[in-house]
Amino acid sequence: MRDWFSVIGRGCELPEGALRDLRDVGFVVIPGPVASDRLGQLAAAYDAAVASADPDDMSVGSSTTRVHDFVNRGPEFDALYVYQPVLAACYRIIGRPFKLSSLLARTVRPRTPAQALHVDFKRDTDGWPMIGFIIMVDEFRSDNGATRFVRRSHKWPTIPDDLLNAPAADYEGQVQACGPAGSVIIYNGSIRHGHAANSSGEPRRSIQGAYIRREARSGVDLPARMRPETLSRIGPLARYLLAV
Ligand SMILES: O=C(O)CCC(=O)C(=O)O
Repeated sequence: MRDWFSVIGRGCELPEGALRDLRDVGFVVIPGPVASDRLGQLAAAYDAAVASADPDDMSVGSSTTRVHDFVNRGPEFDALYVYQPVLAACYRIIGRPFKLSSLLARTVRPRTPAQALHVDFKRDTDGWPMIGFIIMVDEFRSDNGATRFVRRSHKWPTIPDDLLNAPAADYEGQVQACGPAGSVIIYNGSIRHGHAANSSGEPRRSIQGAYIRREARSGVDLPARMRPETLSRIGPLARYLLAV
């Protein structure tokens, strides 16, 4: 098999400043893979995929609605998980062969409170094993639930009691990742984060995924879910990232 990890490394396209922020602050917002004149099409495909999803593939929480398996929901989503700057971030931060662990839609519903600050993946002694990404289908603003991050918390040796006791409250050092529709947040899975309150009357839509070390256990068994039409359409890099 082709050494895709090296190929990804050679194609590095993450500006040095973005990599520094990702390492030091724990997240960065960059322009995404969808051209601005195609964002309307992406949003329409998102709505259609969410509306037609099997209830078994949906998780309705107190503030968000998630729809799983966006790898298999249409060609409009194929470019989202082979985006070179995000792969470059994984190459540099995970530092060893990696794979896609999940790809899902998450809508923060209108007039919902902030999500508890949490990590997606606990930091371990061997480094930071997960890179997450969030593609903004809508503009992320301070009033519509843009993701909040506690800067540098991916480096904390222990979690302060005040955060543990009130994870939904605002926390010192928290900043929101705002940006125009189409932007991508890349973040370290060990940083404390969560969506902020959506005080607007509109949903805040996003497509989110994560990469983990290749040998780690995925959040979702992606190879087991692959549909023949998806497999016939995607290229070799996508197949490598899906481990199929
Ligand atoms: O949707 C967001 O803004 C945050 C999502 C989140 O916290 C997560 O994926 O773990």
